Amino acid sequence: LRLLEQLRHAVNDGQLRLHYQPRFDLADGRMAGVEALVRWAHPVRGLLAPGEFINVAEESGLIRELGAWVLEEAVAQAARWQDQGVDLQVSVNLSARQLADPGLRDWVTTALARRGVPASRLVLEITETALMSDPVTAMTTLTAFKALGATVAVDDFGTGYASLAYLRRFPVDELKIDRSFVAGMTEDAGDRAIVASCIHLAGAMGLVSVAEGVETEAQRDALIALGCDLAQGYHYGRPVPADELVLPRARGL
Ligand code: G
Ligand code: G
Ligand code: MN
Ligand code: NA
Repeated sequence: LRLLEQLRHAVNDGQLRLHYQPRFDLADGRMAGVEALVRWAHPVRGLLAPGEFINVAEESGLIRELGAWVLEEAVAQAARWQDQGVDLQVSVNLSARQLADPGLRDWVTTALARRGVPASRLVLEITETALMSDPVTAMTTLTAFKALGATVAVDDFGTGYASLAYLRRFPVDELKIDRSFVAGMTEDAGDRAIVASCIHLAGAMGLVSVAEGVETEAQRDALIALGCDLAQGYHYGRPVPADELVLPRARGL
């Protein structure tokens, strides 16, 4: 069977899973949220990472169904944590094609309403390249997300095609500094300068700065010294199923 047909089956047959990677507030050390990352529990090949199937989904249009499942599942999980008194934001990745889908805003609204989750719990991550593939639609959709009260993050910041002029015009709340810069920041002066500039830019524009791919204590300490807001990466934890996450203390306990 072709990969696309298998994937179509997988979406309808419950073979998709969400893993969650924690992110931490660098000021107080608290776990602030999680990023949902899709996996495919392939019956023969085992657990597949998105790199092996997201492109196929994107090119075929199956990303619509796949993305709807991810959104439903992530919001359902946010509702479970909410019921346990655990305060966590949940970030979901959106592709270019999802962003261009006129139905996206209604799915988001419906998923949140059905589970009773406030939009403030949801972060929508979009790469610069996805934003720029259809800037007019992106502007409409982001404006609608903003009106709902959701958070919009620019993913892999610094590696895509968005100009700073666009960054200023789009209603975004968060810059996720690409992990390639974080990886080099403690050895390479150029990478460190880029990370420092991104953090400064975010702060000056009133945006939250998030460092991706933080793997070492030295990187964490350098990010704290630069005033970065949030950090995510193997130093804090790998993406894992919800039941393997070490959760922050519940409210009121
Ligand atoms: O988990 P991993 O490092 O393999 O993720 C690789 C990429 O796949 C990430 O950059 C992420 O943006 C993308 N990705 C992960 N989950 C989703 C998802 O649910 N929807 C979309 N559109 N992309 C995802
Ligand atoms: O593009 P996006 O940022 O959404 O991708 C997240 C991807 O980055 C996930 O596939 C995740 O597995 C991977 N990732 C998360 N933390 C680290 C890290 O500390 N180091 C590396 N190399 N990859 C990471
Ligand atoms: Mn992401
Ligand atoms: Na990223």
